[in-house]
Amino acid sequence: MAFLQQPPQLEHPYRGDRLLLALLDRALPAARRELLDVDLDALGDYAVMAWQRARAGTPRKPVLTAWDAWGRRVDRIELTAAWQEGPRLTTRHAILAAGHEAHEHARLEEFARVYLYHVASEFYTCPLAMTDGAATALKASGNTELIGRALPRFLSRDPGAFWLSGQWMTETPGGSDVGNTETVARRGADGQWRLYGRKWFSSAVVGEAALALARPEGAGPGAQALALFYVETMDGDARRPELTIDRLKDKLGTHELPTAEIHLDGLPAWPVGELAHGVRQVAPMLNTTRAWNAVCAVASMARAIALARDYAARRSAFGRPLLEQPLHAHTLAGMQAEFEGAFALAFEVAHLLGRVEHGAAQPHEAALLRLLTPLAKLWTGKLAVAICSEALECFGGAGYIEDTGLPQLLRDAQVYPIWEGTTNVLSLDSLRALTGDGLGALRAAADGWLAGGDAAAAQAVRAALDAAARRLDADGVRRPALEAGARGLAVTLARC
Ligand code: MFK
Ligand code: FAD
Repeated sequence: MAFLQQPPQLEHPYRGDRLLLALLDRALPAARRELLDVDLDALGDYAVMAWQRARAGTPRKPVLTAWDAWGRRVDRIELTAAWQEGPRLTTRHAILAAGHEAHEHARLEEFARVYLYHVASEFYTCPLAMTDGAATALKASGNTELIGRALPRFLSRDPGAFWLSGQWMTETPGGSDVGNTETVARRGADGQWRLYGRKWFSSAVVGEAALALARPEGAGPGAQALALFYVETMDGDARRPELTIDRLKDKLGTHELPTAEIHLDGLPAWPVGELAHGVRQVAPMLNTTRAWNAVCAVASMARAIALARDYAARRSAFGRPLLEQPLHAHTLAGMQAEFEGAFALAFEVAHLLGRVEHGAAQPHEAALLRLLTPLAKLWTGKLAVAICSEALECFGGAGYIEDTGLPQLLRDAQVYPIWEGTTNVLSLDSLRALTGDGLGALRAAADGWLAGGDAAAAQAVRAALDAAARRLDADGVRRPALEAGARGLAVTLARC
């Protein structure tokens, strides 16, 4: 019998994750820690089952049926099994509800769940992130009518009542620069606002609601004149006729996620707040989904490294397992070290978010959160691509073969740096946060983190912060130079 290679096995992502276990043991009061165990254990079980199920079957993509046999417009989307299981898992394990409980650990407990669920969910976490972001933005708006209508759905623990929300921002003339938005909001004689236009990327097209940017009719150009609207997409069991799905995007990765181009032709809409400054109003949503992006990028890294590490014990070359080849072991150790830094940064954001939202934060921590959110998103996004690429190489040729399930990791990771603000856009956003009180907040936090720790590391971090301060001072009047260096500065601070 010819040699047969043993494939990689996935260790239980919760019970086997030393980093996550240590974080939760350290950060949570014992009673809360214990309560969390059941959900995390179950989500880890689900991840193992989903990995095995995907190896046994053929990969699938969602399918759009625009018309029925008799010519009726139906825009029906057939989803993968993991997507069909999404509402049940989300509500049973309170993935979104946990993040909105009234205590300072709520976000950490939510993001621990997200971290374990993400890869197995087949990017069902994308609309979950947007739903969480919509709940957060509606709360920040203080619009009691919309809060009362939507939040019991978005945060429901009942799969029958649960709704997903989309985030309709990007249009053909611009995704980074949403000031180019062409969608118009018109108010009819009946007082009802309605949206007319085209949204170019809609990732939760199966969702029941969305927050959308649109320009009220007669308002001026630019981003400041945009308003933020809440919409619902369904009329009972049928999609509203004022919303049509033009097509599903044919994407590099995230194949199971139905991302659509849509047309709005009079879809009823409700203003979230004042009829201008929609970007300011949607910012809490952006910051929430960016935190999700960071945690999900870290989850992809964890999966890639776990499989590469397992394989290194099963695959031999030159007379011993790869794990015993010093250079291969060193390669894995380097990946692990980068991953641990990214994990710490992403979960620091999760922890801070809960503290700030529940009034438990120290004075500098709100500014710190504002700065660390874009830094965490941009750095973990880039690192996920690099680590997934390196992990594929750890499998040699097998890493390039579709039905090992490995290429999907790399294809999917490439989305993290693009959506929710590209690396450059977030570098500029972090510049905005730094030139506020971000740098001072980072200094205050670094003093706390580094107290009593490794002196050389402390010196390196302080030197980087001093260099950042000099750069901001020296280049303050030369905006082009400051912007050109923004990515370098952001990456340095994120790695620090
Ligand atoms: C599985 C993983 C989970 C993740 C799921 C993700 C699903 C993916 C779905 C998407 O991709 S949705 C589309 C996401 N789109 C973006 O992220 C847009 C990227 N572009 C930017 O972020 C631009 O910087 C921005 C649109 C914000 C620029 O617009 P403007 O109008 O030129 O912004 P400006 O003037 O800088 O800011 C307007 C106001 O918003 C200012 O406040 P004031 O009006 O009070 O002065 C800003 O301070 C505020 N603002 C902007 N960004 C903010 C913010 N405030 C807080 N946090 C922020 N991040
Ligand atoms: P552009 O804005 O045209 O950017 C092109 C390049 O220019 C980028 O490299 C960018 O970094 C760079 N750039 C732009 N401005 C600057 C600047 N000032 N300085 C330096 N560099 C700059 N959007 C939604 O609204 N809802 C969704 O549900 C959604 N889902 C998505 C799902 C997927 C799978 C993908 C890939 C995208 C999705 N998007 C969604 C869209 C996404 O948010 C945008 O593609 C993204 O924000 C970038 O916008 P753009 O494509 O218009 O690129």
